[in-house]
Amino acid sequence: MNKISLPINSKMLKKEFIYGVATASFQIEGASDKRLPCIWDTFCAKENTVADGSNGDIACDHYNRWNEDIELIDSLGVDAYRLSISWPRVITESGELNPTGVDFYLNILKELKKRNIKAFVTLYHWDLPQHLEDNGGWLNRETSYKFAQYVDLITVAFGDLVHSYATLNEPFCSAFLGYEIGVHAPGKVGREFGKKAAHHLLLAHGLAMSVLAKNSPNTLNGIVLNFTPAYAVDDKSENILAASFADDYYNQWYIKPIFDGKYPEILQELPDNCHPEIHPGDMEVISHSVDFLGINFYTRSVYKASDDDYFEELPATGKLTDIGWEVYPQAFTELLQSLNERYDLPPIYITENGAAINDKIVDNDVVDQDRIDYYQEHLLAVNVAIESGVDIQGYFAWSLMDNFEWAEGYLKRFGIVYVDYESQIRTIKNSGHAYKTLISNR
Ligand code: IFM
Repeated sequence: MNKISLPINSKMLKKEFIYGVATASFQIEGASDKRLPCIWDTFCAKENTVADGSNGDIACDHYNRWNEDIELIDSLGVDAYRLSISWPRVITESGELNPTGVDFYLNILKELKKRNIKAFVTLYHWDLPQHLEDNGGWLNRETSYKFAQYVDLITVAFGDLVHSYATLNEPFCSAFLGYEIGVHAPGKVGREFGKKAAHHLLLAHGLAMSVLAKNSPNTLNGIVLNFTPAYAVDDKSENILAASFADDYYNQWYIKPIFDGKYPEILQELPDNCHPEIHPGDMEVISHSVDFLGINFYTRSVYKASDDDYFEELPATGKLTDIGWEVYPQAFTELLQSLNERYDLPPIYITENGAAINDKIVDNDVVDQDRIDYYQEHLLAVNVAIESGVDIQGYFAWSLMDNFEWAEGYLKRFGIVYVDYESQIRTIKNSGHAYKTLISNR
């Protein structure tokens, strides 16, 4: 079956349900000489940080090929395109707009508008300007205010070309992967850093929400969070407790401050030096109302109790994608239902979902049946959540095309379009055709 189908009466087959594809600036644009350096340029230049030793200098060369890429997006028949803005491309070191960078995005946004494709703009997808990292990066509270200033300038420049703004993409990844275990830029390691960075990221989000409310009250403004639901290996109470701690540490840490105005209670159990520096009023800023919540989902994790830590994560088992993540769509439904029960949520958009597959291109075809199956199962999982009463209004495939997969370099392919990095030729994979058919059959 190289089709993706949904039950005939599914809300996801109504025209109002938005289908899109997603990308991020550093992963596709290239042309690093046309912008300020960012933390990922520096990280890639260090040894043993990226699996294939690559970097984002060329990536998908989208900086020069954006026009044909938008034509490609349009050819898929999607309603929306989720892209991110490279902060170091649009803001100079002295904090002013860089007209060359702004024009690059203005041209894209105008072309999307012309084609009636809604622009879902993410303002931060991990490419922090290096000069800000040199000043402490997300460990420095000042970075949150710099972010709000950038958001202020760029949203005025974009005028009414945008449909939706997300402040941050996956602050968990920026904070934990970047500042706690160091597998992402800027590569800092230390348990004492993660929650401090997370707090400044969330503060940046809250400050930016006020700016958006002032400059762009007619767009859908919110944040994109990733969730890897935590399951206990069995029913033993110590393992259930371990999984619940992991869930608070990795998942709830980023959503609870936004909707409940506080961090999970495990905060009290963390050593003092790991506590974020919370100033009076911060939690009110962070819990500014949002118009939507973006949810990124790929997989789940399984935990058991540990003798010398709060929890132990077990290796993934079962069916795995090429990046080693378990295929477990049931966790997607359960996640959406549990978030809906726990929090008073605005409408949800699935802002990322997809699979890394070891694709091969043969005679101009990419037969990526495993990816089609992944989309099929996960779209059905979303449908079940909707049927049980969760308000989900859109779905974005990650990703439009193969791109720079962070610490994995170009070795892992997530696209529904294949990219030959030598020739930069794009070829729609079978999953891309299936996605297009699903959308056009509505
Ligand atoms: O490629 C990333 C994306 O940048 C953020 N969410 C997860 C994707 C797959 O790892």
